[in-house]
Amino acid sequence: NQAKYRADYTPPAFLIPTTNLEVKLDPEQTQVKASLVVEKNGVHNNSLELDAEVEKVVQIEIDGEGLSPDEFVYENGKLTINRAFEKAQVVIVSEINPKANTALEGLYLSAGAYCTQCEAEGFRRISPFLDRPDVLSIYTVTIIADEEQYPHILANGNLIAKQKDHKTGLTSVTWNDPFPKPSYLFAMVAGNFDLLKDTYTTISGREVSLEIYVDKGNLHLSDHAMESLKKSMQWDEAKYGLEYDLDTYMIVAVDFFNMGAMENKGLNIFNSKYVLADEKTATDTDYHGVESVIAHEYFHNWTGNRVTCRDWFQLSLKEGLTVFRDQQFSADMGNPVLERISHARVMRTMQFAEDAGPMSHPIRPDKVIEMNNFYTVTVYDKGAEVIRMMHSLLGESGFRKGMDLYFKRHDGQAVTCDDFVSAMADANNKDLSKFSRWYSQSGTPELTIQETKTGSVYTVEFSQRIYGRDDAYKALTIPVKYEVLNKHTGQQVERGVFVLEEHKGKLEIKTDQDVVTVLFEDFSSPVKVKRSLPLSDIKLIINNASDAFCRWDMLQTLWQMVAKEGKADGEAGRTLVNCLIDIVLKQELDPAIRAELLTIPSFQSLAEAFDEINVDAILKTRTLIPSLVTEQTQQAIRNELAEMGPVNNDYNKENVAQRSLKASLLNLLSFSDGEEVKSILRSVYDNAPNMTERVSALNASLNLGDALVQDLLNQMHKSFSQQPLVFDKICQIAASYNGDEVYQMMEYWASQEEFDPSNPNRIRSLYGAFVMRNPAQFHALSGKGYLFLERLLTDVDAKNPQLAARLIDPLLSYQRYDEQRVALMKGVLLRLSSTELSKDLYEKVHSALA
Ligand code: HT7
Ligand code: ZN
Repeated sequence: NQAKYRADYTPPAFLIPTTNLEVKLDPEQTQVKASLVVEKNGVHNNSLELDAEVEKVVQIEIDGEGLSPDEFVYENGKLTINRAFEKAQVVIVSEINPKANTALEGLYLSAGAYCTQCEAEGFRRISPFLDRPDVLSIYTVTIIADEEQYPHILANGNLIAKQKDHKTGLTSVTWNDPFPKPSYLFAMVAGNFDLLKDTYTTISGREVSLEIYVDKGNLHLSDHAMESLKKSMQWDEAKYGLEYDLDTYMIVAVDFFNMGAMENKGLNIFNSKYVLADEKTATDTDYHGVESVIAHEYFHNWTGNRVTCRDWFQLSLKEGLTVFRDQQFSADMGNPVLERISHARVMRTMQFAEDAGPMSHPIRPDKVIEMNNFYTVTVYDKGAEVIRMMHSLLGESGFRKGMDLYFKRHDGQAVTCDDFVSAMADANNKDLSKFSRWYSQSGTPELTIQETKTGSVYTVEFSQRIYGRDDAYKALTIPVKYEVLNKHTGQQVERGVFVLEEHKGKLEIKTDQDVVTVLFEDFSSPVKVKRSLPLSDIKLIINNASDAFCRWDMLQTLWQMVAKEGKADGEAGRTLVNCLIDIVLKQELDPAIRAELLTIPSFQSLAEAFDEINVDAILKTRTLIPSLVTEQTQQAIRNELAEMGPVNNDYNKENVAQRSLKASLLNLLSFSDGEEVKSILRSVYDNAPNMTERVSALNASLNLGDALVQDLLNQMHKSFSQQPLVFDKICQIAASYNGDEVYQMMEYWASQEEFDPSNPNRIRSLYGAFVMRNPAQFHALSGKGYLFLERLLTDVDAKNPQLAARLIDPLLSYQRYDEQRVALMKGVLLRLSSTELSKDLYEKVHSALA
């Protein structure tokens, strides 16, 4: 389990300008013949050392001459060829076993279809290669298979030949991708699918064939994905002048997939969860997920594929930037405030926790054992926040100039994060050297704010640090978008952007009025804010800030204050209850924002406020406050729900807002007593015209004892049998049930026919939901939840290390809990550390215990 360091980068000793693959598909003995043009890169006498994790190397030839066994060594993941050459045709025949591949990296079988996942280091499981992103090659791929069984035989690029061998009955299909690409973007698929076809005419008038391949019988579920793809293509042309470059864009939806989707050149492979949707089976959240993941993968065609990463330490070069682009897209398609709220939630609940834990790393990591462990919220989401700050500093047109220069300089290259920042700086004649510290420094900056008024000058003093790191901490560039409000009237006095560049800085505002500032509008920097505001100012901001994000944000601060006070009847508690009652009664507020304001913060977001997480105080706050609110508003809520009436099923901003408001109101209502509430939820479920409303009723029913939930879940199971994506929702809701019965419930759903434990979606929906969405049971002082996870991890790690390494995340912040829980969680980690673990889990367990 050796670590690799960013500082050790050296260019490849050899290059592979062209790659010809011939793949004879067989479930257990697939034969791969790789014919590579290999040439020395620079002057040296090194042997050719290829990355290799294939079952068997059958034969090697160099320039037509077979190698004897003593001319090569295949061990420890490397195939070393000891024959000197400057440039040669190297042919390697190897064998692999897709059926035995439960890790889902390389070539594997997903419900009978062959598919591949090569990022980050999966290509070496298909064929020995220089499996690193700075080796770009032009691929020609011939796949040989039985066309009757696999009518769709696909690879990257353009189809150039197809022929049937009448002797063997097998068909050879040849694809060529004219764009040089790294091996991680290689893909091939063979299966029997339904195909949705459409076309898109690019801005320069080229017609592109759009093809979405889905499991037989799912064609009716692929329209939203197709619409999302067309919108993405058009958006990238309009926003960044980026046009698609091949004649065909293919998306294949598979059921077995470790992540969301993969941007392979011209042949994206998707987790079916991010393709399939109709209103009967998918919620608005699912629709949003499909739209944004389709966009994300499409945008990678330029930010990732045309310009790729020099090495894996630069992952944020493509991921941070592409997340930022998909965030911009989603904001343009929907509601920008809601998007920003959801980014802030991810940052605060997941990224800040990661950055405060043992796996903390800069957005450009310095040290990696298992690359798969670095597809993180830090690289992706904090990476996107860093790009967003550059966007704020340079402005819309400055950012665009930087992007244009980036593509002009680096199209067709494998580059670094520094190259990106240089393009931004040079295009705008700006020095971004200080800003680039965001790439090398881990941890979340804490901003302490102090406000004073002297005469007619109102001063806001900022100071930045990371607790415990004072000497080593370098000041970061922090844009602070702000608004100044009159303390009495709530009217705006001034609005602007202050950029903090040093450890301390001052924003001075000349005014004779009594004022309060609204800080970090639109979540302008990914920082923690330490500021003690009087409750009256908090209330004023909630009611008057121009930025809806900040109104929501202040309400979250208030929730955190209550959780920390540990009681609902203190001053903060009373203020929060009154604010929430106001919002319940203020029907004239924007429904989308009102729904967010009425959403109970997650356990994780309240936990953010604690140095030592007080599990009981958080759980209590999350039930007491809504109970107090509904005590006084249940009639109003019932009336409003009754008046709301049916919402049209279409997926658009207005309808989504109505449905999400309904969900928040139903959830609040479920905190009031009485059989009547149960019957309201049952009737909402029974009469729901779509999955969003059914799931809202089910989520609310979680607060009312297990009988109703189980009943509704069974009803859902009956109506949607053999529909895996609906089954996942059932699992998620069951695993979130707060009561000891949850273990039986999980056992029951895991015993159903639809539950295939080798499918990551099933594991994530049932057990992932238990560890992430059921804090009361997971953190129960009996230690039962932790033990449950321990057994699960041991099981899953043996089959799918990547999946196991994601499930362990909640245990990694064990040091933030109370003594008893620390001991219990640490016990699990210690026991795991004494067993044989995959590289993935080893890295996490050992860094947690270090
Ligand atoms: N670039 C893709 C990353 C990805 C991945 C990484 C490791 C193992 C499996 C994976 N599947 C997809 C996804 C993306 O960011 O678009
Ligand atoms: Zn990505």
